Amino acid sequence: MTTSNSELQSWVDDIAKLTQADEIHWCDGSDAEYRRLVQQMLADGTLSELNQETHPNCYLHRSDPSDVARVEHLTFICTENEEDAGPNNHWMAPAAAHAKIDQLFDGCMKGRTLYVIPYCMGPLESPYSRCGVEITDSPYVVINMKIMTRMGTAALQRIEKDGTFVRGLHSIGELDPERRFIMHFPAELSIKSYGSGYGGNALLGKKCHALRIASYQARTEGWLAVHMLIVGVENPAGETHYLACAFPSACGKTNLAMLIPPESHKGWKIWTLGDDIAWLQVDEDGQLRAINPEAGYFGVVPGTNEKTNRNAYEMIRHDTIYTNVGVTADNQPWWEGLTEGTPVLDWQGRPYDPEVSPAAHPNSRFTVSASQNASYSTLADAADGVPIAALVFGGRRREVAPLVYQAKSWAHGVLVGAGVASETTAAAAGEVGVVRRDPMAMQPFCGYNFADYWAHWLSFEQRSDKLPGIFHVNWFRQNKDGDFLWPGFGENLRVLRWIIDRCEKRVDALATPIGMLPAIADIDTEGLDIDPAVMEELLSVDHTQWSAEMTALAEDFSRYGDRLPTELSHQLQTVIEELAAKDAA
Ligand code: GTP
Ligand code: SPV
Ligand code: MN
Repeated sequence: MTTSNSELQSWVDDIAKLTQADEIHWCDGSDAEYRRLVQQMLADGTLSELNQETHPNCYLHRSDPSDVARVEHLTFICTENEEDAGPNNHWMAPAAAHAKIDQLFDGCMKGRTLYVIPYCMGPLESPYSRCGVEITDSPYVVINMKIMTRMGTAALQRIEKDGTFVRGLHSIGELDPERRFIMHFPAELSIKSYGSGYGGNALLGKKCHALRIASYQARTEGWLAVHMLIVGVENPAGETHYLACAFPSACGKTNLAMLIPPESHKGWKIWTLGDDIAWLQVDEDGQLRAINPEAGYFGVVPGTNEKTNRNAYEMIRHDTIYTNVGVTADNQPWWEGLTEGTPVLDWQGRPYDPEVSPAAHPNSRFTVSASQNASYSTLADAADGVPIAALVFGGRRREVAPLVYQAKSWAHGVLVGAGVASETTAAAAGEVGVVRRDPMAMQPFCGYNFADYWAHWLSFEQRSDKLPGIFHVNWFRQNKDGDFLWPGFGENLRVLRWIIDRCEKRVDALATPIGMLPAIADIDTEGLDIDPAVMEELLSVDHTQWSAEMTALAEDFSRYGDRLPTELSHQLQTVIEELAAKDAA
């Protein structure tokens, strides 16, 4: 196959020459192609078959044990000026970065097939969508991209029509952590990734394109790329509100996006539009709209069960790729949090020994088409996306952050987002459970200087007077024994209801220095076994802790120097002063 886009054709030719690939395969995105690649990977051991009676068309991939998560210390933003990448990113000059990584690509596909994957992020007909082409030597990447994006012939046709596309070059290389880099060239709209076959490092449409490169592109084009799920909440009267929520990696986006309303909430329905990434645009009426650029879910497996997330539990029983889970004696996938079955092999294929390792890696993942989710909204395919009623930020915080609060204004909401901090998780290599700043849940994913990203967010106030309310939630408050105070999961609907009531001006709130909090009586706890004292704790604002939190934020902001928008320092100063005034009173 070839293409009428001569730029694409000559790029593929150049890469084939550089990498010395044996063969070139242009992906058409068909089911037959998917099946053929699965057969090939079953034959060479890249995949193994799971129990086809209990889990039809489900396969297991065991990644290299050194290659199980994103690697932020090896991820670079390559801009001419270091300042443009900002203190939030690792930086390398473009020429040096190209030289360093091209040397690794030199001859790396000898004996391998080079796959060309044209893909479209977002509905094929949407003006908000953007296309890319990933070149890879990994058939595992091809089948994942088939599920995660609109991939193949139709995407290639759109590229030929648009004329533009993001270039992503990927090779698994030797899977050597010493020869591993994920490099981004925002000004060139290109990505080069070498030495990892895992998730966000290798499926370049996802974090590399749809967040890092797209955030940069969005700034020049006047839109926003955000690490947000998109969910529709339908009340018993049949009205649906759409919310977009940003939580850091492994902090509950997939779960919230497909929440099952609890027993007490008859008549409520949840519709899933997206579980990880949203692209936000202001339409001609000033309404903020969102599309999900993805077509599938690359979700955290551990913890998924009938009680926590029945939709996910059911959708991953067929046509699913599992990465790094354990297996039972009869070859069913097994992970921590599953209430039935017993593992015999762990994620590395070794006899299961809880003293040595959990059965499933904590960052083990499922790859599944979004359409398999029972709560899938067909509006995920709508060219103009959905109107957004509220934006919600959140983090995993043992203490400090209350269950929910609302920002006082758009500009204050940008501060609330910029102030997100969260305990680290297994989604990235490194220590787990330490609080780190993760502004807008984008710390690992913003393709340029955060100060400029916040300025871009603030600029939306000039574009529309109909912007949605901004909120902050925390499902993860704990008591002294380390138990979660809030039941979470399906019960989170109770908090979403308060958020929607606020947007509809149906409920008052209490003004505090950090924002507007619900009165305890305004969070419906009917049918929930929760002590009023616990609710009080969940909705409390400890001024000493908050003063310390704001000091930490001010310190973080100081890293951005003059580039920090004055409006943001002003918002922070106001919170600090109000906290001090309350303490003095
Ligand atoms: P990424 O795919 O890495 O971006 O993660 P995510 O934000 O989609 O996180 P996900 O929904 O997969 O949840 C990650 C972990 O948090 C899982 O182990 C869940 O069981 C747990 N979790 C999700 N929601 C809640 C909640 O409301 N309360 C508690 N306590 N845990 C939750
Ligand atoms: C995340 O880490 O936020 C993920 C998984 O969604 S990955 O695709 O690896 O980035
Ligand atoms: Mn994510």
